[in-house]
Amino acid sequence: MRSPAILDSTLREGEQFIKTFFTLEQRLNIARLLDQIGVTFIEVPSPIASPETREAVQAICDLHLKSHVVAHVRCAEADVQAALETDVYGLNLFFGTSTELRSFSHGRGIEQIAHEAVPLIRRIREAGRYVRFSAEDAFRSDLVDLLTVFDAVVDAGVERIGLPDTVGIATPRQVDRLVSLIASRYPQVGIEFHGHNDTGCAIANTIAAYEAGADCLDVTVMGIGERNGIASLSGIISQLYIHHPDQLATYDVTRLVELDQYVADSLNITIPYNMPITAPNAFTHRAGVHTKAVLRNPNAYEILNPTDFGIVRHVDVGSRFTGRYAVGHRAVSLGFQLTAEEVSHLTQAIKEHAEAGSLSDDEVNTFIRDWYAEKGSLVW
Ligand code: HCA
Ligand code: CU
Repeated sequence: MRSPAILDSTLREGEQFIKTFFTLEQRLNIARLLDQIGVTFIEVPSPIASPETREAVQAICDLHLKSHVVAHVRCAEADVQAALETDVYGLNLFFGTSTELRSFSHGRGIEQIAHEAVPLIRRIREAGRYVRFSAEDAFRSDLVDLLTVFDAVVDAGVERIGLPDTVGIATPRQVDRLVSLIASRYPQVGIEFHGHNDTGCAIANTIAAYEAGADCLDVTVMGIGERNGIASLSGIISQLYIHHPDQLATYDVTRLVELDQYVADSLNITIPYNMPITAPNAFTHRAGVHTKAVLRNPNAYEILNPTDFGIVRHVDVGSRFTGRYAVGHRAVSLGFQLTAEEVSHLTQAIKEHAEAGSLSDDEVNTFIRDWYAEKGSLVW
């Protein structure tokens, strides 16, 4: 299995998220953090978009990061020229190949797409830059159309071809089939996959693509992007950590929380509650059955070790579902030595109290201290 390059598109796809507006300083800080974490590619917008964008792209290049900076560029002469005038490592070209995009977006036929892309690819290669060509909306494109365009662009010298699921329609099995087919037909180039999350399959589809032969996986921080976005960086890292840990050897995953928090703050949002690894409660355990097992051995209910990500596990005690083991553990951590019978009574008291609403950690601690102080006067 090829080592996957992770392409982070927070500064391009992520800027298409409705809540995003990064300042230059934020763009630079995000690029630095992505580089420190170790992503292979940082995708940036097309420099032709505006003078400010052009300056931002160049400023990111001037950071001289280890991550390669690639510009997302339409297959148009002026767009390619503007990108080549910056110091980007490479150009990620794209062209819509589905009937929908050909009819309602750019209006070109398949032969025309190939005809326009080929000289631009040659030009980029002659300029000594990396070039990738993506068939936008690949999963609603006719297979013969896809192969027609890919035959031409591979022949022209692209180093990767991209298969974006632009509208998030694909299932993991469809991704597996298409990526396998393309990988066996074009062994001389890499394959990039970009999965939108319209039906919640972005992470699953991206991992399916990797396992089928894709060697470049597109992500953004927290999955932000058009509509409800694409696969999240932390989601893909969590899957690789479990199933392909050797592929993460060069990554510093202890900075994921800092990055997600930084982007969330820049967007004035909180990290979504269901984000792999970085959600505020991704390592919080609640029900008595769970907490007992986790306190004995975290492996019981955790497949990710929070310590590896610089995160501290949390065992919740203040709910109606709490259990003796967790309560006893908390009492000990507060310095109280209780008998088994006392722990049972304390647990019962917390459960009853929590029926009026869950207790925070501080409230639980106060409750235990008060209970202990009054213990002498209690009759069981
Ligand atoms: C877009 C579309 C895109 C491109 C992906 C790619 C998509 O916003 O321009 O170039 O591989 O989802 O198809 O993000
Ligand atoms: Cu996209």
